[in-house]
Amino acid sequence: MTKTLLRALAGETLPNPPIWMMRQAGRYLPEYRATRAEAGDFLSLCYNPDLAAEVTLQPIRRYGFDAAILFADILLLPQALGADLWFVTGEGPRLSTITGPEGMRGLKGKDDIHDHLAPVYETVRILTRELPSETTLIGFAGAPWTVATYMIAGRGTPDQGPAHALREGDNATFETLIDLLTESTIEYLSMQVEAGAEVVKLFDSWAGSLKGDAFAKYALAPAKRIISELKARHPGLPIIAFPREAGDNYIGFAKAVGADCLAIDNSVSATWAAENLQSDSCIQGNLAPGHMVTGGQALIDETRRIVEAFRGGPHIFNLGHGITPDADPENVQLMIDTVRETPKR
Ligand code: 1CP
Repeated sequence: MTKTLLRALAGETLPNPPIWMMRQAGRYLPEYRATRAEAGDFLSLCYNPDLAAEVTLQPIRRYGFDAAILFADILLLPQALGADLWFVTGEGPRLSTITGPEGMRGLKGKDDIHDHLAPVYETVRILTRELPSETTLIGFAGAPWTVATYMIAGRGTPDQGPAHALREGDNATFETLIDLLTESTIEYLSMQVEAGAEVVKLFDSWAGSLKGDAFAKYALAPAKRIISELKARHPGLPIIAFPREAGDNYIGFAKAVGADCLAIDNSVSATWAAENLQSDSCIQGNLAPGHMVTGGQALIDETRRIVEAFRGGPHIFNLGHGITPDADPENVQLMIDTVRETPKR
């Protein structure tokens, strides 16, 4: 096995960590903006396999990242299930809402999503042919709780209030939705793997707002179910879990759900994470995305500190969350150069 990302995911401690970046294909890159303009809008780009493969490849060509992440969005699955979805320029996604049992009635079943998602699988197939042989292809989906927060509220929310309200006020409807998302995510990711994804990542961007038992029930349990079923169907498939802002709930998470890698945000310290998390799995993440905007010595220092902290175990260098549109592409190069040149002990 020569691909460095797969080696790190298999638990190997490498002299230098492989690198990729959340949202590495995105608006901070002029070539992305040009291809998006050619597609017309964001969703048309997601559903155009040639152009979606093109934007996936752009950061690989520019920077030689060790992994490519399929260009798509976590909200394509709700759309495949029958939710309305559109993007308001400058604001973000809008969807139909779910406020009670009637909101579930129009939705399709877990096996009825593939016609709608066929262009995504085609993007994966194109990428398996076009990626350099050393680059690992990552497929992904949103975790059920995070996807549910958008389906319930009909948009992104700062505190996931509407989703918590449904969880508490009409738990039967909420759990029906979580189950449907859990089962359809298994089918969706399984098809990505059959099309050629070598690794899958589960994004639970809003896991941090689930506390206590709710975290165990709606972040941990669905991830465990998805991962164990995927591993049963695809033995040896490496899986990255990202229960963002889980804090102390990061401890033991990878082991409990069966993930090979735990992605962490930038609210925890790298030394704490190395001590408390790295013995369970490979670690990925932690650099604050803001450094990609501000750059300079602070970017170099932070990058070195993270590489040093995780040097004793399996590590994939990444940001703690997605790179933002105002980032400077030069700072990405500076980060990569710093990771590759950090003196080895
Ligand atoms: O204007 C544009 O071009 C759209 C910006 C954009 C992009 C580049 C959106 C809208 N989605 C994406 C691509 C995307 N989304 C990827 C592609 C691969 C890559 O990383 O390069 C991935 C993995 C995602 C995942 C995603 N979408 C998440 C989970 C990760 C995270 O950032 O927390 C979430 C929460 C979304 C929803 C979403 N899609 C887009 C936006 C602006 C949002 C956030 C909405 C909000 O809460 O306000």
